[in-house]
Amino acid sequence: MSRRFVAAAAQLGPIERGESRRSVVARLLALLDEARAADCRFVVFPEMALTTFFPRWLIEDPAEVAGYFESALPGPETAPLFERARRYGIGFYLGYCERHPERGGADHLGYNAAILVAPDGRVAARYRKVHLPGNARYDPTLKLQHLEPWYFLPGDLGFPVAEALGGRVGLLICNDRRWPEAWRMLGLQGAEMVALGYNSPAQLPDNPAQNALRKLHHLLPMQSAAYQNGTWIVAAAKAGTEGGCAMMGHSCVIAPSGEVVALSSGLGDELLPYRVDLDATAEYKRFFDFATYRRPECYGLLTEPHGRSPQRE
Ligand code: ING
Repeated sequence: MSRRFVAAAAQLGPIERGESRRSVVARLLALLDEARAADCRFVVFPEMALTTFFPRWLIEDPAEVAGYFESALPGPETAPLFERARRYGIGFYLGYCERHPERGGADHLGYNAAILVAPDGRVAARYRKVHLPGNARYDPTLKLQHLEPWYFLPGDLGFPVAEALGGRVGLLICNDRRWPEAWRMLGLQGAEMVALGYNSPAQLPDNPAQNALRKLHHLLPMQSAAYQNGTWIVAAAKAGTEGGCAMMGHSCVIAPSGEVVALSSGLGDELLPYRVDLDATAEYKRFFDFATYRRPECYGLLTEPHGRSPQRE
């Protein structure tokens, strides 16, 4: 399989709380049609691409919370996406909420997850988000809640890298992109492309001094990670004003040089295609030749639980 192909971030505009799965899947199919017209072989959809980003609310109705989780993927409502992608020969990354088979109630119902499907329809990898940001309890002092540790169990599948698209493809989800350990775990497995979806507030009402830095703190860690691990990155936003909260766009493709080679400008449903060459990773992988230059004997602290955390002091 050729290692040159068109990959695209498929950014989504807001998904409101009442929008049906059927309506969301229709939007994903429209982006897939656009991807076919742009000759794409791989499309990256956002984190929680099937639902609104519900962890911004404490929802006590277990039926509503359960409605945000998939018991099976593909399932009856999502099957058309899998079928059409296979027919087009397009692989994809899709973020979704994965229901744990034995959990009930409103909390810890499952995982913030992503699936990687190869162009032939094979499920190449599954991932469950490791770095869950925010609080495990409603905090009345905050203007903006972020309750992922209340709704989700921490990911327990490690950091998968799959053979797909003629190379090695890794998966991360949103907040993972801010943690160098996550990227290194993929880099150590030879990842040449990393797919990532995100839901990131464009403004932080509880810390407005950060507002001017939001784009920098989105791109900076990914540009470093691409360069330090010699990998392409395709990152897709859920953007625009969703549930009254302004979410950032800036979906992007980042080259192994660390350069942002494609960047979305809008905040709605938008396909961002870019022609990649997986062989462009080689010169960076040679420079950062892990086997020759890394010194794991000096890195023990990285795997000791935990480094100093200001919250614990
Ligand atoms: N979103 C956020 C992110 O890392 C977050 C987490 C929480 C950001 C609070 C800012 C404030 O972009 C997800 N979905 O991980």
